Amino acid sequence: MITLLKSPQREVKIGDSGFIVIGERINPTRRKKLADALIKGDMEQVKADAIEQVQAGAHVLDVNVGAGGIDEAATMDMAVRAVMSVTDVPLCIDSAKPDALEAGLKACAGKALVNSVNADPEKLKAVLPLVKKYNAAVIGLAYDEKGISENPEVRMTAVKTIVDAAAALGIGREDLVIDCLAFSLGTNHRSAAICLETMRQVKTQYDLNMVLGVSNVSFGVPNRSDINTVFLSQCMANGLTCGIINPLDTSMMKAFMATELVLGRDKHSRNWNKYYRRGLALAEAAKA
Ligand code: THG
Repeated sequence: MITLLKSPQREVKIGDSGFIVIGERINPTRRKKLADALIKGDMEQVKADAIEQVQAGAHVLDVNVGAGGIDEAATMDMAVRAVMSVTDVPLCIDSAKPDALEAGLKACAGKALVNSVNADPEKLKAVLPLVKKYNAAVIGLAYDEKGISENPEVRMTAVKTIVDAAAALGIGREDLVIDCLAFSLGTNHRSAAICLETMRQVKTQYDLNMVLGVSNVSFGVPNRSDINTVFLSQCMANGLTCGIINPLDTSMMKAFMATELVLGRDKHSRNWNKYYRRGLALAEAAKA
Protein backbone atom coordinates (compact mmCIF):
# COMPACT_ATOMS: atom_id res chain seq x y z
CA MET A 1 0.00 0.00 0.00
CA ILE A 2 1.50 3.31 -1.08
CA THR A 3 0.23 6.71 0.02
CA LEU A 4 1.55 9.35 -2.33
CA LEU A 5 2.08 12.91 -1.06
CA LYS A 6 3.33 15.71 -3.30
CA SER A 7 4.78 19.18 -3.23
CA PRO A 8 5.32 21.02 -6.53
CA GLN A 9 8.94 19.79 -6.45
CA ARG A 10 8.84 16.40 -4.70
CA GLU A 11 6.92 13.17 -4.28
CA VAL A 12 6.97 11.27 -1.01
CA LYS A 13 5.78 7.68 -0.90
CA ILE A 14 4.58 6.38 2.44
CA GLY A 15 4.78 2.60 2.77
CA ASP A 16 7.15 1.90 -0.06
CA SER A 17 10.81 2.61 0.45
CA GLY A 18 11.68 3.52 3.98
CA PHE A 19 10.11 5.08 7.06
CA ILE A 20 8.76 8.58 6.54
CA VAL A 21 9.53 11.31 9.08
CA ILE A 22 6.85 13.98 9.53
CA GLY A 23 8.50 16.88 11.39
CA GLU A 24 6.38 17.85 14.40
CA ARG A 25 7.91 21.15 15.51
CA ILE A 26 5.61 23.65 13.78
CA ASN A 27 3.15 23.33 16.67
CA PRO A 28 2.65 25.93 19.44
CA THR A 29 1.84 23.33 22.13
CA ARG A 30 4.39 23.94 24.92
CA ARG A 31 6.20 26.54 22.82
CA LYS A 32 5.18 29.94 24.19
CA LYS A 33 7.51 31.87 21.86
CA LEU A 34 6.05 30.22 18.77
CA ALA A 35 2.49 30.73 20.08
CA ASP A 36 3.14 34.46 20.63
CA ALA A 37 4.66 34.85 17.15
CA LEU A 38 1.71 33.05 15.52
CA ILE A 39 -0.80 35.26 17.33
CA LYS A 40 1.02 38.34 15.97
CA GLY A 41 1.06 36.83 12.46
CA ASP A 42 4.87 36.71 12.55
CA MET A 43 6.01 33.73 10.42
CA GLU A 44 9.79 34.00 10.93
CA GLN A 45 9.94 31.23 13.55
CA VAL A 46 7.73 29.00 11.38
CA LYS A 47 10.13 29.47 8.46
CA ALA A 48 13.19 28.76 10.64
CA ASP A 49 11.55 25.60 12.05
CA ALA A 50 10.68 24.45 8.53
CA ILE A 51 14.23 24.87 7.19
CA GLU A 52 15.84 23.30 10.25
CA GLN A 53 13.62 20.22 10.19
CA VAL A 54 14.12 19.54 6.48
CA GLN A 55 17.90 19.90 6.89
CA ALA A 56 17.70 17.40 9.75
CA GLY A 57 15.97 14.86 7.50
CA ALA A 58 12.20 15.45 7.71
CA HIS A 59 10.43 14.17 4.58
CA VAL A 60 7.10 15.92 5.34
CA LEU A 61 6.27 18.84 7.68
CA ASP A 62 3.30 18.94 10.05
CA VAL A 63 1.76 22.42 10.30
CA ASN A 64 -0.30 23.06 13.44
CA VAL A 65 -1.14 26.63 14.52
CA GLY A 66 -3.69 25.84 17.25
CA ALA A 67 -3.06 28.34 20.05
CA GLY A 68 -5.54 30.00 22.40
CA GLY A 69 -7.14 33.19 21.02
CA ILE A 70 -5.90 32.68 17.48
CA ASP A 71 -7.78 32.88 14.16
CA GLU A 72 -6.73 29.38 13.18
CA ALA A 73 -7.92 29.47 9.56
CA ALA A 74 -6.21 32.79 8.73
CA THR A 75 -3.03 31.73 10.56
CA MET A 76 -2.98 28.31 8.86
CA ASP A 77 -3.13 30.04 5.48
CA MET A 78 -0.14 32.22 6.41
CA ALA A 79 1.86 29.37 7.93
CA VAL A 80 1.40 27.05 4.95
CA ARG A 81 2.50 29.82 2.56
CA ALA A 82 5.49 30.61 4.79
CA VAL A 83 6.61 26.96 4.91
CA MET A 84 6.22 26.55 1.14
CA SER A 85 8.30 29.69 0.55
CA VAL A 86 11.37 28.16 2.24
CA THR A 87 11.10 24.37 1.75
CA ASP A 88 9.95 21.93 -0.93
CA VAL A 89 8.50 19.00 1.05
CA PRO A 90 4.83 17.92 1.14
CA LEU A 91 2.75 19.11 4.11
CA CYS A 92 0.58 17.57 6.81
CA ILE A 93 -2.20 20.04 7.68
CA ASP A 94 -2.92 19.56 11.39
CA SER A 95 -6.03 21.05 13.02
CA ALA A 96 -9.14 20.02 14.91
CA LYS A 97 -11.07 22.73 13.01
CA PRO A 98 -12.43 21.94 9.54
CA ASP A 99 -12.24 25.61 8.45
CA ALA A 100 -8.53 25.70 9.33
CA LEU A 101 -7.99 22.41 7.46
CA GLU A 102 -9.67 23.91 4.39
CA ALA A 103 -7.61 27.11 4.64
CA GLY A 104 -4.44 24.98 4.75
CA LEU A 105 -5.55 22.82 1.83
CA LYS A 106 -6.40 25.89 -0.26
CA ALA A 107 -3.00 27.44 0.38
CA CYS A 108 -1.08 24.20 -0.16
CA ALA A 109 0.19 23.29 -3.61
CA GLY A 110 0.49 19.55 -4.27
CA LYS A 111 -1.10 16.63 -2.42
CA ALA A 112 -1.28 17.15 1.33
CA LEU A 113 -2.00 14.87 4.27
CA VAL A 114 -4.99 16.05 6.33
CA ASN A 115 -4.48 15.61 10.10
CA SER A 116 -7.10 14.37 10.96
CA VAL A 117 -10.51 12.75 11.04
CA ASN A 118 -11.99 10.25 13.51
CA ALA A 119 -15.03 7.97 13.40
CA ASP A 120 -17.46 10.52 14.87
CA PRO A 121 -20.14 10.91 12.15
CA GLU A 122 -20.08 14.72 12.50
CA LYS A 123 -16.32 14.80 12.02
CA LEU A 124 -16.47 12.42 9.04
CA LYS A 125 -19.14 14.62 7.43
CA ALA A 126 -17.06 17.77 7.94
CA VAL A 127 -13.60 16.49 6.96
CA LEU A 128 -13.90 13.73 4.32
CA PRO A 129 -15.54 15.98 1.68
CA LEU A 130 -12.53 18.33 2.03
CA VAL A 131 -10.15 15.41 1.51
CA LYS A 132 -12.05 14.50 -1.65
CA LYS A 133 -12.37 18.08 -2.93
CA TYR A 134 -8.66 18.86 -2.57
CA ASN A 135 -7.49 15.35 -3.63
CA ALA A 136 -5.61 14.92 -0.35
CA ALA A 137 -4.79 11.94 1.86
CA VAL A 138 -6.09 11.79 5.44
CA ILE A 139 -5.09 10.50 8.87
CA GLY A 140 -7.86 8.49 10.55
CA LEU A 141 -7.73 8.38 14.36
CA ALA A 142 -8.97 5.13 15.93
CA TYR A 143 -11.75 6.56 18.10
CA ASP A 144 -15.33 7.74 17.74
CA GLU A 145 -17.96 10.00 19.35
CA LYS A 146 -18.11 7.66 22.35
CA GLY A 147 -14.46 8.46 23.12
CA ILE A 148 -11.13 6.64 23.18
CA SER A 149 -11.30 2.97 24.08
CA GLU A 150 -8.60 0.95 25.82
CA ASN A 151 -9.84 -2.11 23.96
CA PRO A 152 -8.09 -2.75 20.61
CA GLU A 153 -11.26 -4.37 19.19
CA VAL A 154 -13.24 -1.20 19.88
CA ARG A 155 -10.49 0.91 18.27
CA MET A 156 -10.79 -1.41 15.25
CA THR A 157 -14.52 -0.66 15.03
CA ALA A 158 -13.62 3.03 14.65
CA VAL A 159 -11.06 2.15 11.96
CA LYS A 160 -13.73 0.20 10.06
CA THR A 161 -16.15 3.14 10.26
CA ILE A 162 -13.50 5.44 8.77
CA VAL A 163 -12.51 2.95 6.04
CA ASP A 164 -16.19 2.53 5.03
CA ALA A 165 -16.98 6.27 5.14
CA ALA A 166 -13.92 7.04 2.96
CA ALA A 167 -14.88 4.32 0.47
CA ALA A 168 -18.44 5.71 0.25
CA LEU A 169 -16.98 9.06 -0.90
CA GLY A 170 -14.61 7.45 -3.38
CA ILE A 171 -11.50 8.08 -1.29
CA GLY A 172 -9.12 5.19 -1.97
CA ARG A 173 -7.60 3.09 0.79
CA GLU A 174 -4.17 4.25 -0.29
CA ASP A 175 -5.22 7.75 0.80
CA LEU A 176 -5.96 6.63 4.36
CA VAL A 177 -3.26 6.59 7.04
CA ILE A 178 -4.41 5.15 10.38
CA ASP A 179 -3.34 6.52 13.77
CA CYS A 180 -3.89 3.81 16.41
CA LEU A 181 -3.31 6.42 19.18
CA ALA A 182 -0.26 6.64 21.40
CA PHE A 183 -0.90 8.01 24.90
CA SER A 184 1.30 8.54 27.90
CA LEU A 185 2.58 5.52 29.80
CA GLY A 186 2.50 7.87 32.78
CA THR A 187 -1.30 7.66 32.94
CA ASN A 188 -1.73 4.06 31.76
CA HIS A 189 1.12 1.55 31.81
CA ARG A 190 -0.65 -0.45 29.04
CA SER A 191 -1.15 2.48 26.62
CA ALA A 192 1.71 1.46 24.32
CA ALA A 193 0.70 -2.22 24.43
CA ILE A 194 -2.88 -1.33 23.44
CA CYS A 195 -1.60 0.81 20.57
CA LEU A 196 0.73 -1.96 19.35
CA GLU A 197 -2.04 -4.59 19.46
CA THR A 198 -4.33 -2.29 17.45
CA MET A 199 -1.53 -1.78 14.92
CA ARG A 200 -1.11 -5.54 14.48
CA GLN A 201 -4.83 -5.81 13.71
CA VAL A 202 -4.81 -2.91 11.23
CA LYS A 203 -1.82 -4.49 9.52
CA THR A 204 -3.40 -7.96 9.18
CA GLN A 205 -6.99 -6.87 8.47
CA TYR A 206 -6.39 -3.87 6.18
CA ASP A 207 -2.65 -3.47 5.49
CA LEU A 208 -3.12 0.31 5.57
CA ASN A 209 -0.35 2.80 6.18
CA MET A 210 -0.05 3.92 9.80
CA VAL A 211 1.21 6.99 11.63
CA LEU A 212 1.63 7.99 15.29
CA GLY A 213 2.63 11.00 17.34
CA VAL A 214 5.33 8.74 18.75
CA SER A 215 6.60 10.91 21.62
CA ASN A 216 3.12 11.17 23.19
CA VAL A 217 3.95 7.83 24.79
CA SER A 218 6.52 9.36 27.15
CA PHE A 219 4.79 12.54 28.34
CA GLY A 220 5.49 12.92 32.05
CA VAL A 221 7.82 9.89 32.16
CA PRO A 222 11.54 10.27 33.02
CA ASN A 223 14.17 9.55 30.35
CA ARG A 224 11.71 10.19 27.52
CA SER A 225 14.23 9.47 24.80
CA ASP A 226 14.83 5.87 25.94
CA ILE A 227 11.10 5.17 25.89
CA ASN A 228 10.50 6.95 22.57
CA THR A 229 13.23 5.09 20.68
CA VAL A 230 12.19 1.65 21.95
CA PHE A 231 8.53 2.38 21.21
CA LEU A 232 9.34 3.66 17.72
CA SER A 233 11.27 0.49 16.95
CA GLN A 234 8.43 -1.75 18.20
CA CYS A 235 5.90 0.27 16.20
CA MET A 236 7.93 -0.11 13.00
CA ALA A 237 8.09 -3.87 13.52
CA ASN A 238 4.29 -3.84 13.76
CA GLY A 239 3.53 -1.81 10.64
CA LEU A 240 4.17 1.87 11.41
CA THR A 241 5.20 3.43 8.09
CA CYS A 242 5.50 7.07 9.14
CA GLY A 243 5.84 9.01 12.37
CA ILE A 244 5.20 12.53 13.60
CA ILE A 245 8.50 13.08 15.40
CA ASN A 246 11.12 15.70 16.17
CA PRO A 247 13.78 15.31 13.43
CA LEU A 248 16.22 17.35 15.54
CA ASP A 249 16.19 14.49 18.05
CA THR A 250 19.14 12.45 16.79
CA SER A 251 18.24 9.52 19.05
CA MET A 252 14.96 9.16 17.17
CA MET A 253 16.58 9.52 13.75
CA LYS A 254 19.19 6.88 14.66
CA ALA A 255 16.48 4.62 16.07
CA PHE A 256 14.42 4.65 12.89
CA MET A 257 17.44 4.00 10.70
CA ALA A 258 18.82 1.24 12.94
CA THR A 259 15.36 -0.38 12.99
CA GLU A 260 15.13 -0.30 9.18
CA LEU A 261 18.50 -2.04 9.02
CA VAL A 262 17.52 -4.63 11.65
CA LEU A 263 14.24 -5.34 9.83
CA GLY A 264 16.14 -5.98 6.57
CA ARG A 265 14.79 -2.91 4.80
CA ASP A 266 18.03 -0.94 4.32
CA LYS A 267 19.60 -2.58 1.28
CA HIS A 268 23.37 -2.98 1.61
CA SER A 269 23.08 -0.82 4.79
CA ARG A 270 23.17 2.15 2.45
CA ASN A 271 21.24 4.65 4.58
CA TRP A 272 22.85 3.56 7.81
CA ASN A 273 26.36 3.98 6.36
CA LYS A 274 25.46 7.30 4.77
CA TYR A 275 24.21 8.63 8.11
CA TYR A 276 27.34 7.34 9.84
CA ARG A 277 29.64 9.02 7.30
CA ARG A 278 27.69 12.26 7.55
CA GLY A 279 28.15 12.18 11.34
CA LEU A 280 31.91 11.64 10.90
CA ALA A 281 32.11 14.52 8.42
CA LEU A 282 30.23 16.83 10.77
CA ALA A 283 32.53 15.85 13.65
CA GLU A 284 35.60 16.53 11.48
CA ALA A 285 34.20 19.90 10.42
CA ALA A 286 33.57 20.79 14.08
CA LYS A 287 37.22 19.97 14.95
CA ALA A 288 38.65 22.03 12.10
N1 THG B 1 -1.37 12.08 16.12
C1 THG B 1 -1.63 12.88 15.06
N2 THG B 1 -1.27 14.18 15.04
C2 THG B 1 -0.66 14.72 16.12
C3 THG B 1 -0.38 13.94 17.24
C4 THG B 1 -0.76 12.58 17.22
N3 THG B 1 -0.30 16.05 16.10
C5 THG B 1 0.17 16.69 17.30
C6 THG B 1 0.98 15.72 18.15
N4 THG B 1 0.28 14.49 18.31
C7 THG B 1 2.31 15.47 17.49
N5 THG B 1 3.08 16.67 17.52
C8 THG B 1 3.86 17.03 18.63
C9 THG B 1 4.41 18.29 18.63
C10 THG B 1 5.24 18.67 19.67
C11 THG B 1 5.49 17.79 20.70
C12 THG B 1 4.95 16.53 20.69
C13 THG B 1 4.12 16.15 19.64
C14 THG B 1 6.42 18.15 21.81
N6 THG B 1 6.90 19.38 21.86
C15 THG B 1 7.89 19.82 22.80
C16 THG B 1 7.64 19.41 24.23
O1 THG B 1 6.49 19.18 24.62
O2 THG B 1 8.57 19.32 25.00
C17 THG B 1 7.99 21.31 22.65
C18 THG B 1 9.40 21.79 22.85
C19 THG B 1 10.20 21.94 21.58
O3 THG B 1 10.17 21.06 20.70
O4 THG B 1 10.91 22.92 21.48
O5 THG B 1 6.75 17.31 22.60
O6 THG B 1 -0.55 11.82 18.18
N7 THG B 1 -2.23 12.33 13.98
